[in-house]
Parts: sequence; structure tokens; C-alpha cells
Amino acid sequence: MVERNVDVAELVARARAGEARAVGRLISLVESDSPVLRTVAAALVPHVGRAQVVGLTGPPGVGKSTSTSALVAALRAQHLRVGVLAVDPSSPFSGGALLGDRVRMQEHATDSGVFIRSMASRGHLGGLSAAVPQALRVLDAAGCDAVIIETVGVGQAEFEIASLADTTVLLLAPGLGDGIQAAKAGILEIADVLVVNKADRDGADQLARDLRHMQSLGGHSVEENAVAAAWRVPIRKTIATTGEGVAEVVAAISDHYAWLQGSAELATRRQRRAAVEIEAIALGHVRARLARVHDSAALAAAAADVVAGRTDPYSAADTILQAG
Ligand SMILES: Nc1nc2c(ncn2[C@@H]2O[C@H](COP(=O)(O)OP(=O)(O)OP(=O)(O)O)[C@@H](O)[C@H]2O)c(=O)[nH]1
Ligand SMILES: [Mg+2]
Repeated sequence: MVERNVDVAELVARARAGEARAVGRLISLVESDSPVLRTVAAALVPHVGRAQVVGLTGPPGVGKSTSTSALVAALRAQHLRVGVLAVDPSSPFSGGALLGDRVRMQEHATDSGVFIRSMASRGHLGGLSAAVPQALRVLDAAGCDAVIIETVGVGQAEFEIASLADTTVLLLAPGLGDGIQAAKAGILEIADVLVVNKADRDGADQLARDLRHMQSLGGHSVEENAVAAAWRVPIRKTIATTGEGVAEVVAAISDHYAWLQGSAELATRRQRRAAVEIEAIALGHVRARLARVHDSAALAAAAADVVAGRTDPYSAADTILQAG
């Protein structure tokens, strides 16, 4: 395989110098189970931990991509280097940005301080839960001050992706997956910053009021209250298409980061993220082992032993896992 010949050290050095092609190449390597995956992961270790990871999620059409673009513009105005990972857990397509997003992100396409990448479920053995953190590491090592992970929808996969972030921004909009529904789905609890986008539309103020009301009702578990007591989830209104209110969202995101750094929560969240990642990688290895075992003589023999009553299926499974 050609990829075995990749000079990883050189690629990492070029990425750290901000070369977009090298960054893109490294992300391709980590998302495709390349044979040099381990080398890349190890080479990134000394260069990560600096970037604030911001998860941006919300129902389809709420304005995530438009908001991401507006956030990028606001962060660039502060001369920060920004990475964007657009993650679609339901799509098999990866690599280039999706067409609509590409149009929306066009104003940043030629900005050397912005790296944009879309990722999908295909490829990595450990799935997105393993591939996304690796891509984050690449962007972190490339000197990004902030990395925005934009995920579509509010399903389980999005929860998982949101759990990778230091700060999770939940976007809602009037008429679209209203606040009450969001609360029922439990997604309000993942939000560190709540944004009511499409504030130019009827119902935005009402939605913001509903959200505030729900907040006042609490609904957090005791455990979460310890955190909630220190960080009050702000609600901000935006018109992403004009950029109105976006500066306030950037301020809330940066306040949250300061709060994370000032408490033990940043370390806690990053450890949780690493644990999810390790589990995903381990699970990927187990799956790969099982795939190798599937047609093997060892499995056939174990199955024969179970049928003949020489062993039980649990012991046989242990044996197979050790052999695989
Ligand atoms: N009126 C109004 N329209 C907006 C606003 N923000 C985004 N839109 C429009 O809403 C539509 C969807 O915006 P996107 O940014 O693509 O939304 P998204 O959440 O990324 O959509 P998916 O990726 O398909 O889930 C587009 O037509 C935007 O122009 C806003 O603040 N006000
Ligand atoms: Mg989008």
C-alpha cells in the first residue's frame, strides 16, 4: 500500500506550519484506517490539547451551517485559527464538503487560517467516535485555536459527537423541532450554550421564553446540578444569515471555556472524550478480530464442540476472542 511510504513526521511538520494540504492528508489517513494510523496518532501527541472544541448541533435546517460560517467569520476577526469538521453520521459520503455547505463556507475557502472538512460514517473501523477525535487532533496540532464540529440532527450519533466537545452549542429555531420537543428528547441537557436562531422569524421570542422557563424548572439530576450551579446555560438569539447576535454567541462560548479551565470540568470532559475514543478503538479491534474469526476453522471447531456438548458457548466465545 502506497500509504505505508508516507513520511508522517514530515507531514505533521507541514501541518503544524499550517499547510492545508498536509492537514487534509492527515485527516484522510486517520479517517480511513490507514496502516500509518498509529504512527500519525503517536506523532500528534506532543502537539495537542490547545484547541477549544466546540460542538454545534441542532435539528435539520435550523441554521447550523450558516451559523458555523458566521462563527468562523467572528473568530477570524479575532485572528484566531479555526477548524471546522462537518459530521454527518447518516451519510456515507466523506472528504469534500457537501454542496450546500460548500456554498455557505465559500467566503472562508481561500482563508489560510481556516480548515474545513466534512466527515461521514464510512471508513474508520472504530466508526465516527474514533475517527472524529483523531481528526480533531490533526486540527489541534495544526494550530487551530478553535475547532467547530457541526453535526446534523439530534439523534444518538449526534449526542456522541457532542460528547467529544469541550463546549456544546445547541441551535433551535422557531417552528423547527420546538423547544418542548427538544426538552423531551433530553437534548437540552447536552447544551452549554443555547441559541435560538432565525430570530427574525415569528415565534423566536416565545421559544426563548419557553427555554428560559424550562431552565427555571430545572429537570437536572443532582449530579448535574453541581455543574449547573456553577455554569448557567446562557440563551442567545441570532440571525445567522446576517450575523446578528453571533458576537454574543462567541462571547458565551469563550466564557464557557474560561469556566471550564477554571474548574475541574475541562479535564473531566477531555478524559471522558478519551475514554469514548479508547472504547471505540478497542471495539473496532474486537470487530476486526471477529471478522477474521468468522470463517475460520477455529470457529467451526468451537461450534462443533458446543453442539457436541463438549463446551458451553460462553467458554467457546472466550477461546475464540483469545485466538482471533
Ligand atoms: N430567516 C432566516 N433564515 C435562516 C437563518 N439562518 C439560516 N437560515 C436559512 O435556513 C436554511 C437552512 O440553513 P442551514 O445553515 O443550511 O441549516 P443547517 O442546520 O446546516 O441544515 P442541515 O445541514 O440541512 O441540517 C437556509 O436557507 C438558510 O439561509 C436565520 O437566522 N434567519
Ligand atoms: Mg448544514
